[in-house]
Amino acid sequence: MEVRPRPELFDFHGVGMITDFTENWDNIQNFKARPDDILIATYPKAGTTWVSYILDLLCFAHMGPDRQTSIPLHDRVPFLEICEPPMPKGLRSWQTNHSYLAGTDLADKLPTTPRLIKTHLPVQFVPKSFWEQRCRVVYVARNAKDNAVSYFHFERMDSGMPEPGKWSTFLQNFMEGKMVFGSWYDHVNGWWEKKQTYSNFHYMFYEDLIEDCGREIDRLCSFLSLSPSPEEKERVKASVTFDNMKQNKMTNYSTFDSMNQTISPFMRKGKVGDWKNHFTVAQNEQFDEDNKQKMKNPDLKFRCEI
Ligand code: PPS
Repeated sequence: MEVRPRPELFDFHGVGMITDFTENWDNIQNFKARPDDILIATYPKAGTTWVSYILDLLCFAHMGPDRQTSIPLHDRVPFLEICEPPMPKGLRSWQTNHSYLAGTDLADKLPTTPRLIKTHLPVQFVPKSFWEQRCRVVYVARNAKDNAVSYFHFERMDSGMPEPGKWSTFLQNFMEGKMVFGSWYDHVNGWWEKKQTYSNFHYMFYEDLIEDCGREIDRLCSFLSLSPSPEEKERVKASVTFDNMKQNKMTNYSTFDSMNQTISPFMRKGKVGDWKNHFTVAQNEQFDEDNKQKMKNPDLKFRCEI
């Protein structure tokens, strides 16, 4: 059996991409958002799954336990731009009779209201219907150092992503923005700018979630005008701990074929500051210097430790 080859990164309108995220481009751009859709936007590895699960529970826990125990989170919260074959382990679509599975189709078929939709697109690529329909947007950002470390381990374990190479090579590429979905700096800044002109927007931070998940759930509820009872809120908080999500087959991506969790688990560490176990002193100095040049907006601040 032939193993699926790793995809190559290429430049797509100035942003690093792989074909899994560009193959369905016209349908992505023409996607028809609905006014009550909630778009969960992030740079990869910033806490997408965590916030998706929180929102799914806040919106749909009342539908009963079946939904929570039988439908993987990635089917409940479709990934808008993905277009890949549902394939047996290691096979490409051209080796099977399966048709492509597109996030836009999954979203179109979602039976729920509101629809929760995940995207990693930089803000300039978001289908215009989301803005026209005034959809609610939740953006999650994570400090660049931990984000880079998490992305490195993810590329090691997910054969659907480009080969990350050695940590030092990966880190250099990260600083230069040669990554799938482009530069972290452009992503977090681009979405931050959008927040200044688009009011239906909640910009949140991974580090805040780690510091006080209950407070962040309250903020999300207030943004979405949800009023769960204190008991419901406690139940959500307990379900979304790192340990519970790591054990939960519906949230730990164990149902995803392209990921080899023996190389690195999807739910890996879930910490602020793991970068200290990866960056050398020299890498850290170079990274800080580069960061200073690229992060000029004093209002957008990240915490690399808490
Ligand atoms: S993806 O592939 O882009 O959708 O990944 P994403 O979900 O954005 O990010 C994965 C990282 O988020 C961590 N994570 C959590 N941390 C703490 N608590 C909870 N509940 C939680 N859920 C997910 C996950 O462990 C990845 O971070 P690292 O640093 O690699 O552990």
